[in-house]
Amino acid sequence: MFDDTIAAIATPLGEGGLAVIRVSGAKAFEMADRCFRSSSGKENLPSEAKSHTLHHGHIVRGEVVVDEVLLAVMRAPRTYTCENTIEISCHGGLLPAKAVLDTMLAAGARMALPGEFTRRAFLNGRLDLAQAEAVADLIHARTELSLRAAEEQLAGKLSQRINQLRDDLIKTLAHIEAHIDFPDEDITPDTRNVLVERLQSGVTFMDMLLRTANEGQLLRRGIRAAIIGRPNAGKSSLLNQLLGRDRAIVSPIAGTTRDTIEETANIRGVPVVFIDTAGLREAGDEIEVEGIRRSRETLARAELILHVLDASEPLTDEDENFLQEFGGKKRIVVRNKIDLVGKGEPFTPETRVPSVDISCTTGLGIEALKDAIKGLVWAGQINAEMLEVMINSRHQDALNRARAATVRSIDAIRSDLSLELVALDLHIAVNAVGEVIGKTTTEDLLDSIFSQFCIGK
Ligand SMILES: Nc1nc2c(ncn2[C@@H]2O[C@H](COP(=O)(O)OP(=O)(O)OP(=O)(O)O)[C@@H](O)[C@H]2O)c(=O)[nH]1
Ligand SMILES: [Mg+2]
Repeated sequence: MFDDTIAAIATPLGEGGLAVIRVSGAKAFEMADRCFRSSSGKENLPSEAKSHTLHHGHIVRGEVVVDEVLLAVMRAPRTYTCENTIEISCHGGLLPAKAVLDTMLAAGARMALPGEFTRRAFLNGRLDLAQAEAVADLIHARTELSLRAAEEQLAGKLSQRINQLRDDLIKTLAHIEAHIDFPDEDITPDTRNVLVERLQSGVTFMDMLLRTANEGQLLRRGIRAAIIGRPNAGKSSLLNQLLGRDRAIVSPIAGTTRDTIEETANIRGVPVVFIDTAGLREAGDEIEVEGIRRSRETLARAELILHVLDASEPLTDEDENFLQEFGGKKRIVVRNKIDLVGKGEPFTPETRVPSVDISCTTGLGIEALKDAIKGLVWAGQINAEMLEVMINSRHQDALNRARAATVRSIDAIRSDLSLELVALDLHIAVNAVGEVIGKTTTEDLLDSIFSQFCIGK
């Protein structure tokens, strides 16, 4: 248990029915004894209470009553942090919660840093690093699928596989080191083959994990999709359709949208951030110039482009230019206002990129557009098995390094290089794989991971 005891408000800041203040560390019970008056009498001290019990009473500061609360006593090690933990449910609202927190700080607790409770859970061995990261994924999950992937990772599905991989590498490494220690025992060609085979299957396994990286990224941070096109094509109407509510102003006046508008929608399980932009054209005034500059900036950062055309009008040179300009990105041509195109009227299909016909007025084609978006960003089926492992970019980086080192060690064995060299590369591989679950870490790495958490988690 850490010597200093930390405290923080664990619920979102703002008005609500309840707020929870969490206190964790060696002195948590001692502090609670000083600040809590049980409604069942003075002699009822939290430090003497049974583990996992709930007590009604008041938080007091000297003789002053701060708030009426329910106080939970949880003894180490069966707690989130593996330390003695107190959770105080007080009245919701910033002021009561802050007053209770201040009372605990005055009693000697230290304000917790972002993610510090989870960091302690990791350092005390309750969670490994991949599981700790899953806690943040869970909190930030924006769709059902992201949530399920985070839950699988928190349950240790990824960690099990990483541990298995690491154990296999360590076994092979031990075998090789035994030969280094007894150089008289020659390593036979048969042994060599066995070693290569084992390492090869390790590489195959890493490749399998690495293939989940794109989907993992998608589910975690979603994809940015810019809605672009000429003024009045119906970009803002499309944003509203995709969100299912009237978010952006729609009007027949060309140049309605000046600023970029960002909103997240759940498209078939994938979180997509749609960005409505100012129509691209020769700008009329200073504000529009800035709007169009922002549109271009958005475009540069977007991973998917929805290029909206007005199907009731012929393609202009400008449309053609845009079609050429963004050739490098994933995109969908969205032919809007299909309701205005008369039956049998000739209509030039756009064959260079996938295209979908829609009408924002009638809602026609919107579901087909959602399918097209999902199909472009997520190849294949999303099945339960896939959700079990979805590595993030940190895991991807570590596994790439592990893979490269393992491949080098295979080459070294095959070309009969010294076993010391082989062992050196395998050490690098074992360490890199260990980084995923936090067997090998640095303070800097932990700082960068846990600083992305909220305070109180
Ligand atoms: N008939 C018909 N009209 C549409 C459709 N979609 C949009 N409109 C109309 O087209 C006009 C322009 O729509 P907006 O969504 O504001 O177009 P925009 O591309 O955002 O325009 P700017 O922000 O000015 O660049 C509005 O009058 C809409 O009602 C459609 O599918 N059919
Ligand atoms: Mg608009």
